[in-house]
Amino acid sequence: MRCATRWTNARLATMAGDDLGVVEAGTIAALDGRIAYAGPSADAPPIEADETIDCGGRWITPGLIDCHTHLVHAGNRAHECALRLEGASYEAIARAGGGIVSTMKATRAASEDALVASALPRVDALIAQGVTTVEIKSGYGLALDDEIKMLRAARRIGAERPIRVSATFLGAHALPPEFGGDRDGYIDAVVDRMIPAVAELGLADAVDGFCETIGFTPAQIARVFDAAKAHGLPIKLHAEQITDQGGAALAAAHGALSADHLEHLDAHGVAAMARSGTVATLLPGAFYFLRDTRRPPVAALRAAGVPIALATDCNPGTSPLTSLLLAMNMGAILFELTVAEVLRGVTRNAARALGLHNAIGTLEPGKRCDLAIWDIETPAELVCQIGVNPLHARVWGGR
Ligand code: DI6
Ligand code: FE
Repeated sequence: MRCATRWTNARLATMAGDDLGVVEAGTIAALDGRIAYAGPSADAPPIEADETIDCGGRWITPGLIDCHTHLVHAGNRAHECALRLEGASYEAIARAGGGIVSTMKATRAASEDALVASALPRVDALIAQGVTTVEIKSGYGLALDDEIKMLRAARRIGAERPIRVSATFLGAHALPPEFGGDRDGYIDAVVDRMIPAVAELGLADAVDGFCETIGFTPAQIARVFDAAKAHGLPIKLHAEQITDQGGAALAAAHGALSADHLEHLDAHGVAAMARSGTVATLLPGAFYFLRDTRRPPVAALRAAGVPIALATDCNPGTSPLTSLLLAMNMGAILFELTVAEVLRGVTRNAARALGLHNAIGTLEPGKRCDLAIWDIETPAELVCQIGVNPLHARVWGGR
């Protein structure tokens, strides 16, 4: 077998099959950016490599995937956090012009260049932790031109950095003030104008919404899903974060890739997700930052065989978090996920939450050669330490 690069003397967590798919004394060979071989060195076919890298016994995992972020946005809301620390309520802050609307105003005022420039440090922080694919949502423009500007900024990040960007249109995130409380009227605009335009421009890989008392009703979200599907776009949903609206069951009935947050998910929602194979994306950063006390029903999800993913939810209001490693630790400590569940949640299951499970997320022949090489003795070190970054090297598309 001829290959461009071969990594030898490595321990592999292939994330294929059950558990971690551990291979001691492993080799990976890459050709044309894809994995040509991943497995025991002893079983490898004769390999003729242009370059061989001795990993010195280090561990290799698939490149990490952050499958839920809002990292393109302008401004920050640290002052709102400070006000809350002094006793102000979220509602009072929102009434005083804070909340999502304050980020909307800052994002509308920013140029596409400025959005890219302010997002790049957040992307670079993820890259430094071995992230090779990131999902980025719109949803702070809330008007066609500003949503397009956000999605263009997301696409540009994928061109300016060695990272794969999956862009999600989240027009149904919040009601912009100019609609004067007319939620159905805004959904008309999302369905009739925004989704067709974004699809036509090829700017979105999926469509998302916020199903919540402060967001949109299941009936409004169903209209968004129908429009997305009519334009050939897969769907996902922010569901059951603050209240139980039956959003996850709705998303599952529409064949959604994922339902995200899920603190208030009930047994009916779990069963619906299990039937449809919808991924449960858990976001412990938002749970932590909001000082939430209600945890997502992890035991029920596990028992039902619902695939679980973990992500940062990087956003200025409820999860100003640009460390996937910290989100992994929080998933374990706050949500009681096992090490294997956490690692699946940022590799294989995160790929599935993006509809990319045939391309990335495991170390298997034919997948893209996106690798994270770690200076660790056991995979548990990736989950059970705080503020430590043991990344030794990162490989994106074989390089
Ligand atoms: N759920 C959240 O937690 C964020 N968006 C969402 O749908 C909040 C975003 C913000 O406050 O800016
Ligand atoms: Fe979110």
